[in-house]
Amino acid sequence: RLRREAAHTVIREGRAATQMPAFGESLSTAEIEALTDYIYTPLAQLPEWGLEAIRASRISHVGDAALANEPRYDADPLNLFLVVELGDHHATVLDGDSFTPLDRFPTPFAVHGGPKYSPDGRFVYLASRDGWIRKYDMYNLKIVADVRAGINTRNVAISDDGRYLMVGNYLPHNVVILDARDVTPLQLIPTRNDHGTSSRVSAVYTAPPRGSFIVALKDLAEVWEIPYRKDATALPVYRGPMHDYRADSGEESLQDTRRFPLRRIKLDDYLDDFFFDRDYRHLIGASRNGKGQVIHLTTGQRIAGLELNGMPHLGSGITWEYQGRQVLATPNLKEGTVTIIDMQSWQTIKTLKTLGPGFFMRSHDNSRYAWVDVFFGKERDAVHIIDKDKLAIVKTLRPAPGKTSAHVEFTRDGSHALLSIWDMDGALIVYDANTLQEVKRLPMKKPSGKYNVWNKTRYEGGTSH
Ligand code: DHE
Repeated sequence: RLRREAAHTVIREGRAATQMPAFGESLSTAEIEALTDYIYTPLAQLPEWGLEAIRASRISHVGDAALANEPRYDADPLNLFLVVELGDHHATVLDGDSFTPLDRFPTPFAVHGGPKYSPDGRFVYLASRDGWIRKYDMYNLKIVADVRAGINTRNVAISDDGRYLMVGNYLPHNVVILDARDVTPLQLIPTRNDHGTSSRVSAVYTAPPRGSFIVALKDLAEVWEIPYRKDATALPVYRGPMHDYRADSGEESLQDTRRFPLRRIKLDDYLDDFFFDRDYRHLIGASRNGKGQVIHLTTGQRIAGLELNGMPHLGSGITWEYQGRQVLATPNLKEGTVTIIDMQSWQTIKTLKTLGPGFFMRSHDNSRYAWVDVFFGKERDAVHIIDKDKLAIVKTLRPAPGKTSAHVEFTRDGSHALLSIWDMDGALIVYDANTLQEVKRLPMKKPSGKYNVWNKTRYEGGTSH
């Protein structure tokens, strides 16, 4: 993800707070240039990382040790937060009532995407950009197991029954299904079309009412649906052919190969940023050039286009009820706007101007406000508060002048909002969600996303899933 010039600088100057030293004294500019060229030379062949390698990478951290089936603390286990600290690759488990940390544990390198909780909130699964999936026990505050499911991974999804995990990979081009109990691999599905063209996976999602995983592909104009439940609605409703990927993958499955059949939905454009309505009847997708469309998931038909500009970040979109109907609001990674769309007519009803492009947007059903950060540009220390009834920005906070403020998540009851100061010398700030006054500030190392057990496992409309 590093640009060439930035790689050159890192080799010359090293990288603060890591073990990467500066080579500027010992290597000439030409030598550094040659190294940079080498690093950026595309590989002749895609690296392999098959089921065998995945299975062999698995590490159990608890062995036969008995783990308690009750939380080891008095805090409400459904109001805990996991806060990912990207600065030094750790995660903090935070009590969402007293805002005190219960544990801080190392994560794999560069966690990306939301960690996913088991339905009872006992376990959480984190995915790192370098392919590792870590299972952590929120009751016993213990790392349970690790497995490397890919080489360059996007994110992980969990089935709503807590039985399966699906990992989406850039490298190799595939999705991997794991048994959530012990993170052993069950099936690997190469992401190829009928003509053998393969694709990176942008992300994988769970559609609980459908009993299926949804796979977003970056290089194919297709979206895939993979049912995991025997009674999955995707199966009886869809009457088209089920693709047998075993035929072209040559992969031997460890279990019943037909357990995870594959349904391809062909699109007329590439879509890689996704959102779903609350009952998972529609998929709302955007291509990188900002073109949006609405796909009816059961029929696979495009039912509407969306008026969007720049690069909408639908993945951070949220919904709420406005004048008796559901609206969807999405920030934009290229433009300083928040677009609000009526989910019945699919028309844009309001475009709010912000101080710069935003990454994350959040609310809670019990809060009248939605929060959106200004992640890029000179105003990136600002965060806007939107009144959900007025569809207007009513306040702009600057919690730490000069430092990026990002990513908000609410407590279980929506009474408090937690915000990140995205800096090595950063903080997690707790706000009263009604008065918008600061309640507490905890120092943290580049805190990134934070994830409330209740909001995530109950599919709260104001947060991502
Ligand atoms: Fe993310 C979630 C894609 C860059 C931090 N990001 C997601 C999801 C997708 C996505 C599809 C939803 C999956 C999920 O939660 O399981 N992100 C992308 C990109 O395509 C993009 C723009 C470029 C890339 O190289 O991947 C990108 N993301 C970033 C960052 O630069 C961020 C700010 C820092 C980082 O970690 O690299 C970042 N992304 C996050 C976070 C979430 C996320 C914290 C989870 C948000 C949540 O609350 O659920």
